[in-house]
Amino acid sequence: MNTHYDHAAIEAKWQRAWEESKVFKVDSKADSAKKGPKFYCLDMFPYLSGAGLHIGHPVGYTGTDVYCRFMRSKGYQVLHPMGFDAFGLPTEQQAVKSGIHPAEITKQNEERFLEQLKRIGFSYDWDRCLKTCDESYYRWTQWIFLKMFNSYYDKELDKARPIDELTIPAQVEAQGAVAVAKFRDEHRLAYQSYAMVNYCPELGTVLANEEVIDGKSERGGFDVIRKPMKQWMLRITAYADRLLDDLEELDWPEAIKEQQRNWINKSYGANIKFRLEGSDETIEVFTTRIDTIAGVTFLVLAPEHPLVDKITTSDCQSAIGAYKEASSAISERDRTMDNREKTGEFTGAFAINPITGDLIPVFVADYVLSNYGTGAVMGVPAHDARDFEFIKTLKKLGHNVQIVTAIVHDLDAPVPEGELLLGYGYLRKDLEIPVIKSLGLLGASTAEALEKLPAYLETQGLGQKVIQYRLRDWLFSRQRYWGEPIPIIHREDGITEALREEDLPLTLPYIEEYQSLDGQSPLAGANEWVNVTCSDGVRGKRETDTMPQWAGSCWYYLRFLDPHNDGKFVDPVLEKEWMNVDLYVGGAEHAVLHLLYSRFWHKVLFDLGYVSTKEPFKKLFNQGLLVSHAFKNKTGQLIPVDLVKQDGAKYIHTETGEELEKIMAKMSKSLKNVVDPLHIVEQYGADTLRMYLMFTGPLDSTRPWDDKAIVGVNRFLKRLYAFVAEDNFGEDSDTAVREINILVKKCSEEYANLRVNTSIAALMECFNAISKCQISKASMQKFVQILAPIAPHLADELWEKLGGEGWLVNAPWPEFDESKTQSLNYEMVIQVAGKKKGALQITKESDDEIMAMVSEFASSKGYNPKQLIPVRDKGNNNRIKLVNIIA
Ligand code: ANZ
Repeated sequence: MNTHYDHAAIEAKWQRAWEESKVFKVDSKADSAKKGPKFYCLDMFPYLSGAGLHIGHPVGYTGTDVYCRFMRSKGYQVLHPMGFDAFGLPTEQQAVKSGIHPAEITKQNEERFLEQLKRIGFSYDWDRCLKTCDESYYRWTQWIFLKMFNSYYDKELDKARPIDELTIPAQVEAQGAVAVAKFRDEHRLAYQSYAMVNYCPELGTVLANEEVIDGKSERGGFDVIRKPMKQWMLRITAYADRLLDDLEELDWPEAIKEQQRNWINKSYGANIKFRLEGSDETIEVFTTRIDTIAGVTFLVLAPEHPLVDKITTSDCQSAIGAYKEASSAISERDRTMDNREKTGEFTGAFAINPITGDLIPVFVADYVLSNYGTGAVMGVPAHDARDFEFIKTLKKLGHNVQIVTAIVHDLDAPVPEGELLLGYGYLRKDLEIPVIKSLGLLGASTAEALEKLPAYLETQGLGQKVIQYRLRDWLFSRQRYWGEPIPIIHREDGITEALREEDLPLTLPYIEEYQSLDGQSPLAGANEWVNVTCSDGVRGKRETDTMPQWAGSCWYYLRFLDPHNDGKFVDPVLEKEWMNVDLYVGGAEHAVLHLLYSRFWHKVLFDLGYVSTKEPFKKLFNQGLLVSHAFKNKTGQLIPVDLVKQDGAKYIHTETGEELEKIMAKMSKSLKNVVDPLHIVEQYGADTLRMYLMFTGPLDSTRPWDDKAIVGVNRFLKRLYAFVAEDNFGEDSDTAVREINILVKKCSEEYANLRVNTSIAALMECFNAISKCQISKASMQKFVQILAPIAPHLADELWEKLGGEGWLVNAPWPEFDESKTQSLNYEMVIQVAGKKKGALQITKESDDEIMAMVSEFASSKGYNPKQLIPVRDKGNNNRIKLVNIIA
């Protein structure tokens, strides 16, 4: 009999069988009538990059696949779809480099991804596969955009409503149609506005803040400058509170929720007006710490603040002008870096502190951002770290600005002077400020002052409490080719017209030059496509910006429910039956952007009545990173593995000769420490890869790549195959009964909690025990069922060999008998001629092993055993409780 484990043949056989029989297909309409609860499990779909599937992808994908196969056996109707994120910059850049059209590149990449995914044996319903760049898909992405364009946010009802229902104020109405149109445009959820943007000349496009790192584009590392441009924006800020509040209901990792909270960053504070000396002008600042107002020694305006030019005195104008110009080249992220030396210039103007009456200088500095709060701050060097840093710079520039302590931590201790004192505390008792005295705030707590001071200033018309969010509206335009066209026409008469829904999709025209020029999308050159005549004969131009890569992934989980529907983006019946996504698994790097954007879109669709749930993803799980050896130089720069040679115990850079440090880093193409999943599949098989990826640690932990462990896992599967192929099955021994019951019990629990690594350990342990004793085919079938979620090809093969009926994945999950799950651990007595002579501790040993241990005991003690007589305990699984040695 052939006991050789031919993984290639087995895997090809079962992948073909699954594909032909469509065993994982979920026919939603028919299935909804079927019994069995529904379970929707979603993977974060991959971007169709030229690099193919990264070894990190199958970590999460195997995790969900194990879970889905388990849930199917538990009787659930499991929806487990897969598709591809396909529009976006990486493919376009590949196209620019290679001269091959992005659509063609996408097709090639898709073939590669499909091959890789199919060869790992995932149980996807492939009939639902979609790509975000398919016309039949992006038609609905455009449709959702139109829904946003045609809606506004009703603050009173706290929801989005159709723009036709927006109340037009009488004075606007009186100004005529153009004014009304403009008023509507200003209220839409998708609107145009001039915004200071991160513009990357090299890439020819605007980038979101998150796509800019240290002043360079995340992709390519090109310089990024700031400039004002007219852009499409999505009004995500209208949803800030709901995005915050609804986080509470989600079963998501706390760290991700916290990142979303920080991203939205809701601050309670006050806007305070400072009058300018000798002028009617006021500067309004936003502060969260008005309790520190007695310590304000200067004001700072952002360089872009509209008052800068107005208030700057003539002798300061040239310095301020140069400063403004210089700061426009610095990205927002750099401007707000804590460790960056602060810069700034004096405007020549002075303002009056509304509480103390002090005269204070006004500066311009770029650590103050124009798009947060009011774009102006009150400088409190004694209590704000940034202000404290800034006055060091001011000193160097020759401005002598004081540090005035306003708050102390201990009212009875001497007041520290000239120091930075962070955090809440008490207002100094010795402040000689009449307003503070009369409000009874001397020695009062921060909390009390935060209440009383804004209330007082409000009576003076100089302030009010406000709530601020760090969250900005979503900059939605990209001056790129490879994205969803925005279905808008700019008419010659100045009206912005949206396409009618029935005219969608607005297809992306085929062009040959996708290098964008001077901030314009490459589409601007597609004259035939751009120039149109509207239904009323007015000429116009199509919008040539496209949507960002994030758009398509905002709603793909909905389309998976009904991917071939031509009439609706999703059938509402199916949406009700399947939503929410029960389990969403992906990398923690998507903590804010994708997960925030899709929550936002979902809420808009909810408000407009197109989906039935407030949130898309009930439970989120982040798979851990795979790390591997990498090398780092003295400055912390990571060096690709192929530029490193080993010299004794040292690692040397082959080009520079410098000594490098060996570290663990995320497996990535740029470090050249990645592994192609298909190489492992070819060498050891998909089941080995799957089991290995699940074995090295809990699903959410960071794990080092370990070649030795792959070999170990493979050896286990080989032994298992050989054991079943030998076909030595009979009656179950007690050990077999016990071990199988323990295995079923343990793994049922572990799988249900996504703990796959411990399930594998249990399988290995169980196999060690049962392979040494007698076991029946029925028990071995149970073992194979427990193995199946992890190593499904081998499991199907063994199931067939063992005479299992029907598809293994549809066989009900095995039951266990609690009374047969007690692990052995007892003292077994040894007698010689009826007298106790010793004892042995028995844990896992089979009967044969126990008898061998007794023989060994006997010979070590010098007995000459003629016969060994085991005595069994009937009430206790018939185990051997005693052995009598007849010497
Ligand atoms: C005075 C003060 C004293 C402040 C103190 C803090 C501590 P969060 O909490 O993140 O909302 N700020 C206001 N607008 C700003 C802008 N456009 N650019 C940069 N910084 C700005 O931060 C609010 C605080 O950040 C505000 O409170 C203001 O400094 C600063 F002991 O005012 B604070």
